Amino acid sequence: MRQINNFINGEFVASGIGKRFDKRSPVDNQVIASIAEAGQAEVDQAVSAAKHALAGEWGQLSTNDRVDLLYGVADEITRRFDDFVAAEMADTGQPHHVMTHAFIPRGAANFKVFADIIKNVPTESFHMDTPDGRGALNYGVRVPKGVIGVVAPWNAPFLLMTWKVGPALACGNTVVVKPSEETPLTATLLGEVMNKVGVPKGVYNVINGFGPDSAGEFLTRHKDVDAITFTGETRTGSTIMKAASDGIRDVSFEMGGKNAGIVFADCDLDNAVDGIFRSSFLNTGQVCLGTERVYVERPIFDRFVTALKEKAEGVTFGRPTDAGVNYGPLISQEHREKVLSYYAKARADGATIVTGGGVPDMPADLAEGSWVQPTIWTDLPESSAVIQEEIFGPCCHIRPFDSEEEVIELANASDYGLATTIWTENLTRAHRVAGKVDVGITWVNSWFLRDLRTAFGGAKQSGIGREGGVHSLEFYTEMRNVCIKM
Ligand code: NAD
Ligand code: 6OD
Repeated sequence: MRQINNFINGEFVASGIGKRFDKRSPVDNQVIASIAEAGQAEVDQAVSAAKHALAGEWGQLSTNDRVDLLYGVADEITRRFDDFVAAEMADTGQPHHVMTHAFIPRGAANFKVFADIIKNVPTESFHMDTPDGRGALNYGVRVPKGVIGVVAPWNAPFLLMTWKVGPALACGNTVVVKPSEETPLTATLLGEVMNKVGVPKGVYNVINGFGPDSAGEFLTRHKDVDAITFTGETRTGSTIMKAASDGIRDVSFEMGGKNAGIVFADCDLDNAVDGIFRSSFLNTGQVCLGTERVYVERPIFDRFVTALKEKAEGVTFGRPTDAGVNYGPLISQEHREKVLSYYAKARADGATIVTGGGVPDMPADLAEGSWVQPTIWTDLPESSAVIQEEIFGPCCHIRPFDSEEEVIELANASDYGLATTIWTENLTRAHRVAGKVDVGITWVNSWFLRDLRTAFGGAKQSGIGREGGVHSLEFYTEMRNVCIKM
């Protein structure tokens, strides 16, 4: 069985507190790895290594040399593509094509894009009049923020972790990463890549463990962590924000969503059904940007529901590498309990179950995996917890609407404000509605189409701050102003 250790100051180290925990496969619940849990001492060592690296070789590198190293990291990820794909499939159980077409290539892109951005984005400068007529020149200088604590979730582990580590390193910071306890493998593999490429020791560190009273809490409370970037549940964000208030450390939070899909009768129906199918069921619904509330204009409601049902019933369950498999398990038994509790709530609240609603029959070798059926409901009241709370599973509720005003009100009736996807062939309407939905990201006739130069983040309880493009530089650097009197 694989032994996974923490990665501190360029070395793989076992747990100082002598604790290990098991990583189980979501596919069949077999133990696939034993993970060393970091205690306070390892977290201290990792943060100290990161702090020293800032003052050492890494801190002295020119931007060009740093950028070259990050290009090297991206190239090495690509060279070891199959290892990353295998590790992420083992951790998440998600299909091979999801890894090869989306999640692992994004890991390499996250390093390349931010290396380009730091090289090419200018800082500001202002000429200023002064009473003596000689004037003054102001210019901005970006400096790294310091040691960045990166707390990552399990749903797209490599994409989401590198989405933070790429810009943090491009800006000259050092990082201590706390991957989710459910998905430690690709963060660990990235340690090997850093060493191979020659990234100085201490620049990239990984500590494994849980949240409360474990590595997550030790990291976020650490006084030498200068800023915290977190992706995960809103409730966890609230806890981390309290920890960050000690020492007034900056935070960037990407959190939960209860996203609306809005389908107008003038849409291209086939495209809309394909798009909502992906947004509700990709990664077994475990995507923060996913659509759990679908609103469809009444004239096409029945046709839409029938078509989506047909697609949901056509998924092929199985091991990630089996031919034709396009649908994986949930991440864990615990998460399955949570999702199934919402399936039960939907029944109790009077939902019509269009399809799914339970656990599929699986062959004996997969019977212990965290499988659930893709599920579609109609006829729930908007007040139901199923409509109000993030489930993070392969499910959606579909409701008809009769006017643009009505659907905007429905879409906005949520504590969350992460993303929306709008389907219409009327672009005037698309612009109008996009302007009125209170979210960080709106897609029109598409979903999860990512240009990494754009602002990414959530409104309301879905997040604080924006990352992506120059917005990442805002978080990962301090901007200093130098004012020179002429
Ligand atoms: P989670 O909040 O349970 O865990 C995320 C990370 O936080 C894990 O590494 C965990 O160990 C750590 N953690 C937990 N408690 C902590 C504490 N008290 N102190 C410090 N660290 C702590 O989230 P999850 O279940 O791993 O991920 C799913 C959630 O993430 C969903 O809500 C989803 O919407 C959200 N998410 C949001 C985005 C986005 O971009 N907005 C992207 C992906 C996932
Ligand atoms: O694409 C990204 O940069 C990003 N942060 C995606 C988030 C996916 C959530 O599950």
